[in-house]
Amino acid sequence: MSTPTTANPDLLKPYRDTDASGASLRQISADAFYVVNEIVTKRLGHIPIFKGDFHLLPYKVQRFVAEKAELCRPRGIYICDGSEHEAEEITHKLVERGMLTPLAAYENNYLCRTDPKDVARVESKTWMVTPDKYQTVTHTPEGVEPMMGHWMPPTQFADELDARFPGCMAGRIMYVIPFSMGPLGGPISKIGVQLTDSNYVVLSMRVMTRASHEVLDALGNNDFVRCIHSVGLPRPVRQKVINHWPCNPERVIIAHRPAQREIWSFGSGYGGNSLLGKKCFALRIASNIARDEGWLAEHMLIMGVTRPNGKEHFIAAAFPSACGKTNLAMLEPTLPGWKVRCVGDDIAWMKFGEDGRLYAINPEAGFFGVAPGTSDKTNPMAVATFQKNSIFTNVAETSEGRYYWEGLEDEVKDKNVEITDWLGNPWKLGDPTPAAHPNSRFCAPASQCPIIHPDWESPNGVPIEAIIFGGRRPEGVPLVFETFSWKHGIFTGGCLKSETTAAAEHKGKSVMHDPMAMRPFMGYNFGKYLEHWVHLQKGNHQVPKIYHVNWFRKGQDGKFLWPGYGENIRVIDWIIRRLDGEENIGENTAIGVVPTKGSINLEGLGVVNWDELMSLPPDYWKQDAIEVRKFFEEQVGPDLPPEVRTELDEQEKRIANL
Ligand code: OXD
Ligand code: MN
Repeated sequence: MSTPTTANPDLLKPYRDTDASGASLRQISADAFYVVNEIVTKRLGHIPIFKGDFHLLPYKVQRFVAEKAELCRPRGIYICDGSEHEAEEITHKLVERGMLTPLAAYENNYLCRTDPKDVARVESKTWMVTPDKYQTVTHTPEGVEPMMGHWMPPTQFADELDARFPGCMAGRIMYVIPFSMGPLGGPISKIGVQLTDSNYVVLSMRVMTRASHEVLDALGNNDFVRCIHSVGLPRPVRQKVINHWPCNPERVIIAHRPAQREIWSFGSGYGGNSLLGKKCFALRIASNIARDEGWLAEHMLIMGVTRPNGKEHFIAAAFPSACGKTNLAMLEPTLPGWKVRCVGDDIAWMKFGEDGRLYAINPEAGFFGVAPGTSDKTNPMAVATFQKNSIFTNVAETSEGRYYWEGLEDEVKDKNVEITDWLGNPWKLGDPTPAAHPNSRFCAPASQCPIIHPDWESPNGVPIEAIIFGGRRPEGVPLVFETFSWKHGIFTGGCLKSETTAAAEHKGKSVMHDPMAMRPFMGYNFGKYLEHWVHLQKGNHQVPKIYHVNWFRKGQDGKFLWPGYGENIRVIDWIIRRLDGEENIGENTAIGVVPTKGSINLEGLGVVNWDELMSLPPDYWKQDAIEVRKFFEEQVGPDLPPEVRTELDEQEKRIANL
């Protein structure tokens, strides 16, 4: 494997935390420390430290920073301490430069417009780098592209890095962000250090993670996930920088080395491409760590639901991107006496405790939610959360200094207010083009959510009783069903599908497989991932019950059959009553247990076409069974665990009898 080119290639040898026998080098001798210091000092050369004391960094962090500074050649290094003062300093700089615009109607809210070519996650340029292809992807037949995971061989990866990273931060500052995913020092939490030349990323990582100086104290000599990010536009730039948003869309690469716990991201400043704690670390790298250590890192919200009798239940729910996880996590129940409190809206790290229960933490500290569609009607708690200290990216702006996006039409009081769209053009209510980009986002501190759960930062997590899978399924799929068992639930999650959304680069609306809502975030071979799930049912583990929901079924008139949002509490009520063992509220069907007629409380809802909402059209399901078999045969093939294959066979037989 070649290494990135430098004057002294020896200095770029990958830094290893283990010796040849694999033993950890946590303790280093005084001699070794001297050598480390020598190397570090040489690597830093003349690059000045603009902020922070480099020599107070843990020695592993020093080596990491020095090695990458030598490679990327920034004009200086800025070690972030996570303080308010630091955020203010960076914010002022960005306002002065024109990258951030204050939204004057709020306290400390800012608008950012990106280069319109850098607006979403780029799945086609996101890679896992493993020596063996099948560590990353499943064995698919000749000519069939694996849809979960993108593999890149290490040799190609080295060439791709060589072609991008040397000198990539020239003329820019390299920020060093120490951060913790999960409450600092918690038993499930993990530490990372992100290097970036984007100050927008610094501000966003402060919101989305626990980025602080204390992280370094907690790290000591332990390992951390290495995150290297560059917007990929060294100075002097040779192309026009649009909206003060440097990026290099043609050369984007987001690559993960799971064994090394390392992430390299180049060319994009947007969301999951650049806030490396989120999808890259908390899902792709963490799912590898989770597999090694026997836990789960999943694309799931976590909610606490309290019933009128005062009893609280914790639920985790996996939906593909932009399918309403944030709305469900902050649901405002329409049924009297119910209360929902949010633990997390996007990612769950879950580990079985000694008592056999599955405990979940939210590794993030903020919400990076899809803005369009979010309003006082659909998610008042999210709206309350982002009234201050938030960054809005690619939304529209009113002349009154307010944010604006599709879904806020009714909330604009002065219908003649001037609006500037996400591209900076004048826009009026009723114009045919969208005011905000469909993947525009708010980035807000979770602590500001009025219904954040008091235990949301509990280091040990909250005990999960049910897992819900769901997607946008306009046809055929009932509002809710319970799976027959842990294994049947895994099979059901494995064939999760949803209509595509704007969260990634996909165009048009088609129903796509998104197994376990993890298709874009799968960190290793999907068959092995399913096997890992299957094997968690052992010993004293009390595995949660698994459900499937579909808020998005449409009737023959093309309208949604279910009102959704706060009314979804009615479905959660049924789920909790099932957990409680209430009798006569479920009936077996080919795909799982559906509610018996009348067992979901529909009081006060007006007309709901129950039969259409709950029906299992035989033709639809027979077609679906053929498609699902093709999916498992082609996409998982020999990697499919026998337990899941049995579920596939059994479900097919049941559907044949419909
Ligand atoms: C997200 C996504 O940003 O899933 O959460 O795309
Ligand atoms: Mn997500």
